[in-house]
Amino acid sequence: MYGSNGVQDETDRTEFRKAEKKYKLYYDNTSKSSKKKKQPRKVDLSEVLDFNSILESFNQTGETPSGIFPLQCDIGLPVFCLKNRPGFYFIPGALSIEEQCKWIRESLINFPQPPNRTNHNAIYGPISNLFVAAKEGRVLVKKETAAADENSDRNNDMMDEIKWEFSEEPVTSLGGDSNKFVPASTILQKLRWSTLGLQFDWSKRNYNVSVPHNKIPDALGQLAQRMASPAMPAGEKFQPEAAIVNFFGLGDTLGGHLDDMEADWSKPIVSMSLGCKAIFLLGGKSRQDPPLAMFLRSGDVVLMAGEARECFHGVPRIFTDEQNAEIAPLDLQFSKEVDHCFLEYIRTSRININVRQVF
Ligand SMILES: O=C(O)CCC(=O)C(=O)O
Repeated sequence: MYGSNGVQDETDRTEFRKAEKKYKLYYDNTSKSSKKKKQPRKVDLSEVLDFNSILESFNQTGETPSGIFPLQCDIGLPVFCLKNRPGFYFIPGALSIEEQCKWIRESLINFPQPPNRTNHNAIYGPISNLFVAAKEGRVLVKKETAAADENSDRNNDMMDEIKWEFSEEPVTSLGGDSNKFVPASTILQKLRWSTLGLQFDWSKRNYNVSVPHNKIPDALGQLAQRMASPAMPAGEKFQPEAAIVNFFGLGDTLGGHLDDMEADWSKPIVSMSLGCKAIFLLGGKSRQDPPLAMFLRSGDVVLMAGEARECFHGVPRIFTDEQNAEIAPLDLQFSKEVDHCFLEYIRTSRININVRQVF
């Protein structure tokens, strides 16, 4: 998905690309001498589907806008489907505030822990306790022995040699060579993904079952199983085998892609949103099909199964400003002193956990 499945010479001419450009964060041009803060360019959001409003009016009137219909199912939550995108399910506000906080904590503390892999493995090797190290002001220090064989395994993305380690103590001034020291806070800011369960090899675009891995944590597996049920073939139970945790900061996007590496597309991908509000684009089977744009808020869950697995999708925008991020309930829930570090992170970030059945 981050790799090479996009058409190489794709240009702005596809409808998907046009929509990505429409919603992406751009700043208004300001002259260099201007002392004013850069302002995000205004974007017309009138065509973005808002399942919060759809749910609200459905609760009041029992009606839904044309093209959207409620699904009768027994998970005890409202589920909406789209007439022209069979296999796509939207469960607004599926996760309670307590659940959202729990999964934010897990995503930052436990999910990036080895043997789970992150985007940092290729450069730094496995890194333990990143979030705590960032909180404590530590730095990552290059191990002397790593220098000699620096180039030996660069091409093997799945090798797990320890090349860098955290300093024992917090470091206030780095002084020396920035090629040998990197603040943990910088590494945390640049955390983009972590993989749980069966590990995905981005370079080969497949699951590498020989790479050491832990099973998907039970609580996450059970949650995914419950959420997946509206999209499961009758009598079958979703088997959570792998998950990708995506971390988005200001200006980050996830380009249009297909999730097509799992063997059985009849099983849904269960995708949960945490933190700042985002725009999700759901296209068709061709990048030329005009995508539908919809808001994803903290606590929303989306399922993609069957035909929807063949639809291009992506995230062109997250909103980190107070008015649009819509994270006030998280703000309140994380208001205790001990949770300040989570609040600080999530105020300007979004986390997506998507759980998959691979076989
Ligand atoms: O961040 C999201 O909501 C979508 C993530 C996604 O499409 C993916 O990881 O394949």
